[in-house]
This record gives sequence, structure tokens and C-alpha cells, in this order.
Amino acid sequence: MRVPNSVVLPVGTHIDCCNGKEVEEKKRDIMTKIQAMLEERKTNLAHLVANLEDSEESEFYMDQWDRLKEMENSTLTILNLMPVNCTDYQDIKKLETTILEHVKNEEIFPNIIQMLPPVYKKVEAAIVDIAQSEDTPEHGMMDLSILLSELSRRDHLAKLDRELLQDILRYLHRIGLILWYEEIKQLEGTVFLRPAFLITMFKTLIRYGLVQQLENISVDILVGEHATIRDQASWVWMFKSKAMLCQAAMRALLKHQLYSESMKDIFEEMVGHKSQKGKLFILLQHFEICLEVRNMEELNPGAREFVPGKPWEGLLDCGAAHYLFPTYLNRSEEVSEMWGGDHPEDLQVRTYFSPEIPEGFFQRLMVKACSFYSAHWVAKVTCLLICSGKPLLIKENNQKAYSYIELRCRKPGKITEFQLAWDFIMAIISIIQKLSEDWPGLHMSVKAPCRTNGCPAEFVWPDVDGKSTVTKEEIKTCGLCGHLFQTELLLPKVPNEREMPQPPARSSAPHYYVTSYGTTTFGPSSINVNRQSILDN
Ligand SMILES: Nc1nc2c(ncn2[C@@H]2O[C@H](COP(=O)(O)OP(=O)(O)OP(=O)(O)O)[C@@H](O)[C@H]2O)c(=O)[nH]1
Ligand SMILES: [Zn+2]
Ligand SMILES: [Zn+2]
Repeated sequence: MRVPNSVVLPVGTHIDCCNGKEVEEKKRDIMTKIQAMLEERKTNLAHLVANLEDSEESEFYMDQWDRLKEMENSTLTILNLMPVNCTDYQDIKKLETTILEHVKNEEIFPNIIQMLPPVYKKVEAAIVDIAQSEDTPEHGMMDLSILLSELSRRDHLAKLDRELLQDILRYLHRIGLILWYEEIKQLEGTVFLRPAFLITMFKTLIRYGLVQQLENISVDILVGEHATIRDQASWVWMFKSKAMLCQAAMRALLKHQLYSESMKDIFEEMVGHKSQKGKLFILLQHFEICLEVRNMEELNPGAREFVPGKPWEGLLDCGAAHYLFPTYLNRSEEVSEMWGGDHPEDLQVRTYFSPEIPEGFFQRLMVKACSFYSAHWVAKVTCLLICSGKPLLIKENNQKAYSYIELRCRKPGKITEFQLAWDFIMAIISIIQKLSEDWPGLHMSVKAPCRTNGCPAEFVWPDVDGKSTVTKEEIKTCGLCGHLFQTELLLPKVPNEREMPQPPARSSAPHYYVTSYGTTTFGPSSINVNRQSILDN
């Protein structure tokens, strides 16, 4: 829906494995599901627009509003599903004919009748010629300037200039003949004349049995990469449990794959090294096939204050980047095992989203969060972080009209630990809040569920957008079940030492810990959490 006026032709394979009735049933089922999905997208988009229009400062959001409106207006045509048996050559031919018929249909593709200047056809033919030529290397990557000089040597193309070539390349990229990612800075000078090559490259990482591939990396490659068998074992472990590979593992794995597929010569160019990313890495990230988890080398905001004489967890063992492969996040046992199950006593906060948690939101949250806290375990909808030995669980629940991300910490045993727990929670909430700004119109609110088992009430946090009115109440009373709770169990507040153990004395002068939400800022390499302590009374 983000691509204006796109046309989708669903294709169902393996019909030879079903009988005719089943094919009809499946086809109907798929088309109904697609229709329902489209309806859902439409209503969600309408919600986002409404959220923006209802917001107090809606005039600030004109750009975002325009973008949403554009998405609302862009049509998406879903053609009737085409069932095929790929093992039957006739069916493949039939598919080809169907696609051609659709493409030529002016009702579906109104722009098709635009005439292309003849030079487009000439360049296209010349590029096909170059791509098929024996002198062009297997991978088909070519510098834009070399391509230009190649082309301008040909008859009728002597006057071709860079600007025109770029226009033509844009067109050829759109029809899929070549690939040219001009929007990616590091790749704007490279034309991929053989698109299939990139698919082959991606397939070295997105494939069955990647664990085996990791295990099969030869000792020669390990030596060449300054790695040990023990490193290899930890790569395998990390990949199995967290779907992550560190830079060194990626290099060794790709070396293993590319060498065995006789693409040795392009290894450095595609993979690169620490200081300069290779083309493949750039593409993997561009398409979000993997997400970079950066562990701070110099700064570790999760580290505890240094106290002379006490042991201090210093910097992380591995300073280099890690790459998370969301498609491989299929195990959740490790996270549950590390966490040890929810307790009714846990500190629990939820950030609710309306109309829904956007696609890819949770993955990006995980990547950001894991970049700040070096000890982490991740699964598809959960993520466990550890800071100063204390775990925090992040859990996604994306259910219609019940979409939230839940944060859980164990109830601090000592008064002094409340500050750490709330700091930790606030840091994650700040990341969530920052991320949500990328989705115009997304509505978010923070609430703490009532701690009484079965009570549906929730304590709404004060406006998270700064100008925070922090509660001065020491005791919160649930409006539904009537139970009383110490405020620090529901909101970021740090109790006074004298108050504990419960019940807290109302008369003592409590020492509040106020988190100034608005000034918690996150950058790629710095974290700056401002705190203030005020003395009440
Ligand atoms: N019987 C039958 N087998 C099919 C059909 N289409 C694909 N296959 C087989 O299914 C398997 C997977 O096919 P692929 O084309 O590799 O599927 P893919 O989704 O591209 O998977 P990747 O190659 O991993 O990306 C192969 O063994 C194919 O031969 C079909 O219509 N009928
Ligand atoms: Zn260990
Ligand atoms: Zn209650």
C-alpha cells in the first residue's frame, strides 16, 4: 500500500498436490483473507489520520497528514489468484501469458501507453548485450561510469550523457532488468546487471540449515579470520538462541559460502571489513533482512556506577556490531527460561498502541534496546534484557483492540533497587516513544495494570510527553477493586528509606525520585538520562 497504484498477482503453486476441489477452496480462502487484510489496512489508516486530526497540535503534523492521505489514495489492485503446477511446463507458459496480458491491460496499467523515447530501447538492448557478454564477470556488477563509457562507445549512443543514462537506469530498475540503488549512498555508483546474482547472495544467508553452514566453516577459514573453534561454537550458540551473528561470524560464514560457490574474488567487496561495510551488508540492512545491533564500544549506559574497591562490570566483551535476523527468531524457550516466568508481584507497565503495533516496530525496539544492554535474549515477541544483574522482560501483544508492549521487572527486594528498576523501565519507554514518532498518527499511552488478580483497572501514567505531573501520592487506590498500593509499585517513584517496610508512614518526609521523561534522550552513541531529586514537604 506504500507503493502508489501497485498491482498484485497472487500465484499459488503445488496445485498438483491438491485435487481440484481443494484448489478452489484454497483459492477462495486466500482471496477472502487478502480482502480482509485490505479492509483492515484501510480502517487502520483511517484511525491514524483521525489520531492526527484529533491531536492538539495538528497543524504541526501537516506533512505526516499529507503522507497518510497519499497512502489512503494510492490504489492497490489485487488480481485473481492464479493456481499453477510449477512442475508442468505448460503451466509456467500459461503464467507467463497471463502476466503479459495483465501488463498490457490499460485498465490495470494506465501508464503503459506512454511512449518511451527510442533511445531507451537502444540503451536497454545495449545493456542486455553487455550483461550477456562473456567479458562481463559472473556477478554482473559494474561501475556506473564504466557502463557509461561502454555504452557511449556504441553506435548511436555516442551522445549519451550521465543524466540521461540515470533516467534510463531508473526505468530499467523499475521493470527489473537491472538493479540500481541510487538512494543508497554507497551503492549509487554500482549497477547490478544481473539481478539474479543478488538473490544468490541473499540466499547464502537466508536458507535452510544455516546452523550447519556455520558448523561446517573450515578451520582454514577460521584461521584466516583470526577466529578459533571456540569462537565458532559461540557463534552457533548465539545464532541458535538469539538469531544473531556477530561481524566476525558473518565474515567467516560468507567466506565459507562464497568460496564454495567460486565467488572468491568478490568476497572483500561484498563483505567489507570493520571500518567499511561491504555492498552485501549495505543491501542486507537496506532490505531489513538483518538489523544491526550496535554495542557501545566506549559508552555503556547500562553499566553500574563505579565504586572504588567494588568489582565493576566494564565494557562489553565484544565491541563489534551484531546482526539480528528476524526471520530466524523462532525459539522462545531461552527467553522464558532466563526470565523464569511471570510473577504476580512483578513491576508491570504497558504501553498501549492504537490502532495497532505497526509492522516491524517490535523488531526495531529489540534492536535499539539490545544495543544499550549487552546481555540480552530475544525471540519473536519477547525480549529479555539484563542490567546490573536485573532482568527486564519486554513482551509484545498485538491483538486487535488490545495492542500493547509490556515491560516487567521483578519487584525490588530493597528500597535502593527501585531507582534502578524504574530507570531501566523508563529507558525502554523512552526508546518506544522515540520510535513511535516514526509512525505518524500512532497513538500511544502508558498504563500500569492494577496489581489485584482479576481486576481489569489500570493506572494511567501522567502524560509521557514531558510537562510531567508526577504524583505526590504515596498510596494509590484502585477505583474498581479498592485495593491500596504503594505508588512505587505502579509509577516511577523511589520510596524513602524510612518508609519501608510497609505500610509507609504518611507523615514522614518522603524523598521522591522524579524521572523527567522529556529529557531522556537517545542517540546512536550516547545516553543522557537527567534525574532530579526533590524534597517534598
Ligand atoms: N510438486 C510441485 N513442486 C513444486 C512446485 N513448485 C515448486 N516445487 C518444488 O518445491 C521446492 C521449493 O521450490 P523453490 O522454488 O526453491 O521455492 P522457494 O519458495 O523459492 O524457496 P527458496 O528456494 O528456499 O527461496 C522445490 O523442490 C521445487 O521443485 C509445484 O507447483 N509442484
Ligand atoms: Zn557464557
Ligand atoms: Zn484493582
